[in-house]
Amino acid sequence: MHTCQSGILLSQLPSTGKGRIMFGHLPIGHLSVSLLLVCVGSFLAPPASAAILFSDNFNAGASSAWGSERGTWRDTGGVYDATFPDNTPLTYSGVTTLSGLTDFALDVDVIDLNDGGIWLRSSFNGGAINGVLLVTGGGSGANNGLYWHVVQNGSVAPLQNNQTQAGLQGSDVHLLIEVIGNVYSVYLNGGATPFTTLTTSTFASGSVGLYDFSPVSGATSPRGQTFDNFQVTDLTPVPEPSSFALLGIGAITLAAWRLLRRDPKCRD
Ligand SMILES: [Ca+2]
Ligand SMILES: [Ca+2]
Repeated sequence: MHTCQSGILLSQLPSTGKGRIMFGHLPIGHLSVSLLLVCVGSFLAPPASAAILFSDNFNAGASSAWGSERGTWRDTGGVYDATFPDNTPLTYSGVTTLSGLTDFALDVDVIDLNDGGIWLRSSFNGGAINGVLLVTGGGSGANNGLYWHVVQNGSVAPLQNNQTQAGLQGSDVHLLIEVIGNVYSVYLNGGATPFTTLTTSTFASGSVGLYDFSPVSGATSPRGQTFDNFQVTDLTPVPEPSSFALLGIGAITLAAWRLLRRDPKCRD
């Protein structure tokens, strides 16, 4: 008769009072935890879901999801802007069907860049806006750059990280904005590296929207900057398919079986 125990025993260590898993006569706590971390790490690492959450090209009018909370926004000519642009108080049109966004990408075209921007992790909050504001141009149409404001309850903190490029005013640009964790990054015209970034933990989640403080007169021209081809993509990390989880469990089982085989008491 041998003394090999085929089950798992949880014994208490008097010195520490902490539980310790025994497999046969071998403590496998450290090994199994290491294996578990390796396996869990292998199938919990992102990829992101990359699902498109919202998209609007304004060609058939603006989506009814736009809130037009302040500024009386319009969708004339297949592009979108505010009929009453302003910065005191700030104009805002948010995507009302999106809330609680955490990690995401936002694509948008800015036509005739002048003075406006993009709201990120934002909420209109009854007019006391919260959110990160990426300003496109700015300086009442004099700044050739992109920069950031943190806005809390309608109070605008000083601008940060103004990055300039000659000729930006009046040009048509594509912006890819990525919001991941505490880092906000904007890529200009397909650039491989961020044009400017902001790091802040002020807002963990929110919606997205548009801001306009560029000139307007008449229905069509001049309108200052307008917006087009607005799209939001989910970047929330998701677990890989369950097959990877099963692979991890299989690896743990195999390691445990090998430990048992090494224990001489477990051999007949
Ligand atoms: Ca369009
Ligand atoms: Ca405008």
